[in-house]
Amino acid sequence: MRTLIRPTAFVDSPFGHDGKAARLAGGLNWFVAVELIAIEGQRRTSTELIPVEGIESRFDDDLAAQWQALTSPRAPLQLGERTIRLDQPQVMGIVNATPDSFSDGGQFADASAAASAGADMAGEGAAIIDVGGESTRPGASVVWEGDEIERVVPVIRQLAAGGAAVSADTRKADVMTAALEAGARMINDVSALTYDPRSAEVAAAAGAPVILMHHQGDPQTMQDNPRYDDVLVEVYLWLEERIAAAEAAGIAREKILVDPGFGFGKNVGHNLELMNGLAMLHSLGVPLVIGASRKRTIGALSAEAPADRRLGGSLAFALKGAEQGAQVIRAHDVFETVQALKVWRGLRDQALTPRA
Ligand code: 9MG
Repeated sequence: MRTLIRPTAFVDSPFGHDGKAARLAGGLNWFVAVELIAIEGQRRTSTELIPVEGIESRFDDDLAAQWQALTSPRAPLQLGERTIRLDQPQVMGIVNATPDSFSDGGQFADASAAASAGADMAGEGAAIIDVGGESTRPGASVVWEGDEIERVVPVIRQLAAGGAAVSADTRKADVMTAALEAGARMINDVSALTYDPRSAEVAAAAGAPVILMHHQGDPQTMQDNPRYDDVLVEVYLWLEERIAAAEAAGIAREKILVDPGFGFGKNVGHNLELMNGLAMLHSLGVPLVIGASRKRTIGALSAEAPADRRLGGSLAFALKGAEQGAQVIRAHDVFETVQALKVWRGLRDQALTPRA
């Protein structure tokens, strides 16, 4: 039996609530209550809503460690020369250097067009540019690593030469190595280092930050009939295990980020439940990345709007992610996402400024 902590009851301002409000992961959000979720194995056995005030009286060693992780600040990310603050949400721009990307229709198939789109995203305020050469949309087939390297390396090289902080979206060790040599400073692995047995070793040796993303199944079959007894609890425990495995492989905890993997072996209900409970994942003690931009759930909630008409839904998810303290938001529409987050940030700053 174990207990997990899901922060809830977010408040505008902590002023006047001494001892009653706690700060989420050193960021801009404060909360006054939590759900204590008791679990046996992966099953939830009870849920209790309690105030933050006096929560210490409930601590055992595990809960105290989770609380510390939940409320302590996240260190900035160092990607080459770039320092990326994680006390506020940052945008990661998506560059799909694939001929069949589901969201951009392959408009970036040409390397210099892809690099210039990435440079535009950096100019629009993306802190990181994520370059991928293998589509991970549901039903997509595996790309041979030689082809993947050929697609991503020239794009990464150009972007890195222009000073962008580049992340390599890949599951394959050889692609990671080539991408890092070309100037990528971060790895985004949707398989959480489970796909390629050599990937953890490559990531550990490079000392580059790694995103470990939750998934169920593989891209070919993952949407066939995803099943969970309790998606939030299962994703939490799975990511906790992947963090431990990465550390055991020699990757420093400070280099690890996690992502709940919206749409990766999850139906609409699973995605919505995960998004609503997202803040619980901060108890893992590492920065949280989310990617919901243009995903199928948005279409499902909006009369099957096609991928290029999902901007409104993508922004709604980005803002929900910011409310839940996500530190990195992966997005196609960088200008609009950065603008939405700037307004959100303005609102938070106002609420967090003491009255004169
Ligand atoms: C590559 N890719 C596609 N969707 C993604 C998501 O939701 N998160 C991350 N980290 N990568 C993704």
